[in-house]
Amino acid sequence: MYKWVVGTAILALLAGCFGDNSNSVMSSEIKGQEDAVLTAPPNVPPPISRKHNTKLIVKLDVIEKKMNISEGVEYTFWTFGGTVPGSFIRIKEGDQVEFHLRNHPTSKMPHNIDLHAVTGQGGGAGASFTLPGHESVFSFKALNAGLYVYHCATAPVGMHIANGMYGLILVEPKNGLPKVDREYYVMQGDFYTKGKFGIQGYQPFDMEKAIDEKPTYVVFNGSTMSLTGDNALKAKVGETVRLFVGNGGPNLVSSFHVIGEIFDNVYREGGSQLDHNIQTTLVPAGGAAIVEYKVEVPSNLILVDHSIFRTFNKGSLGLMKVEGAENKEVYSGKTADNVYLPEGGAIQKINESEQISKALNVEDQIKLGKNVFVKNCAACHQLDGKGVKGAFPPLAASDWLNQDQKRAISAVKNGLSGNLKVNGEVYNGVMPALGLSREDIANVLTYVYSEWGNSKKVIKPSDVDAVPAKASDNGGH
Ligand code: HEC
Ligand SMILES: [Cu+2]
Repeated sequence: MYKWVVGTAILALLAGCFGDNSNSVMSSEIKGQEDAVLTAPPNVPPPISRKHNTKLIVKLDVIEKKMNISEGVEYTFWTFGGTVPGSFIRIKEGDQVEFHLRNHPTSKMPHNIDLHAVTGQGGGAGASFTLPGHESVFSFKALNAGLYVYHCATAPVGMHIANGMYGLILVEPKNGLPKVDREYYVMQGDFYTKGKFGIQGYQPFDMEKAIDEKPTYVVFNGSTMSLTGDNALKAKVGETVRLFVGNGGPNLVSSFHVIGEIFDNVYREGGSQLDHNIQTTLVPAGGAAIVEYKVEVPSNLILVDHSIFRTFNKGSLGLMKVEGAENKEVYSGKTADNVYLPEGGAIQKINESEQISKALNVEDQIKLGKNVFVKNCAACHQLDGKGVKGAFPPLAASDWLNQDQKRAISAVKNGLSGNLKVNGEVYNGVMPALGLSREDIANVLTYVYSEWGNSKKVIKPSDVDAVPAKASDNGGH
């Protein structure tokens, strides 16, 4: 009797220690066989509904191909499944995976795969070394739940990874992950091209920059455009979102952050530790994280690597458009716009009629507009209006600005994102809506038009009213 009690206690202890990721080879019985569903980023295969483990067949094709890394910039990527990052693979803890790596006949290089989800020599690298026009097969058991990186490990390893040979494999825990409304796949990578950021045309790989760890591009999902414009991720107010975030490197560590949200849950480094209320999570090179948040208010969330020059000068910027009803309690938008006069020691509120009467003649409009510019625009477009090459377009002698006043008004009123050509240079950034009043918008544009060789157009508040407000851009109100 005594023995039996002690024995049970020890068993219970063991279960307590290992219960979570019961790393037990014996517990799972393999039933049947099926083909794994693979998806291209930013999509994720549906959650696994089956309760049992199975023999899962994964077929992944290596394809070397040219694609755009940025608008007008072409690069030869080496891919798993034709995309960067490679196809998302979703399996279940305990599954027996039969992996087929097929190197397309058009490839010039041999490739292989090292899956961090594999327990075994090289994560499968040796077993999967594959010449062009060949297929390698090996099999492994998914012992540990978690989100794992896979990558090519053929020499020169750094070069294969730098060319985009990485992706994510999710090993769902035995009981699955909690249900959410949306799941997306976002993976960062650093790229090294001969030409500087944004230099047009075909750009070859630059080994020296890669060794020096000085990337030309740092991007999500293989291009500066993969998550902007029409490619922006989507969500609706009230939904919960889960991002499977990976970092292929080859060199940089990512400080992953979503501007305008707080991560309710983070599975640190893709493992079993669940943390809450995280602002920025580290995603190591060759590592991952699962982040979850509920979206409460409409906005344009901005996904960044918070090593922030990478975002505004190298491309690590993605958008998630959240649509739905406002909740002024959670976020009010701008509720007051006061003039702050330190000398007088008083905060003076400009009432609208006063401002309108002040702004009646052009000289006054320009004076007030300059003030608005210094406070609201100069940080990005610079005091001299010349902008910052590759990041913020010039307002000085800008053809885009001078050709069409309506779209200029719309840019300031509603914000602006997506591809834009200014004086022959392509920009693909995000200008937030700044929540300025109709008078401020009229004045600031009148000031901008009066300066730096611009067209001297005068904009009135009524012109601002005539340009529709876009409901979907919620940078501010
Ligand atoms: C946070 C940085 C930021 C701020 C602040 C900002 N802009 Fe912009 N602006 C940008 C970016 C980035 C673009 C390019 C957007 C794109 O590529 O889609 C842009 C584009 C523009 C354009 C069209 C392109 C051009 O150069 O003619 C105009 C006009 C403009 N901004 C005016 C303004 C004015 C006026 C203000 C202040 C009221 C302002 N911006 C504040 C970042 C900013
Ligand atoms: Cu390779």
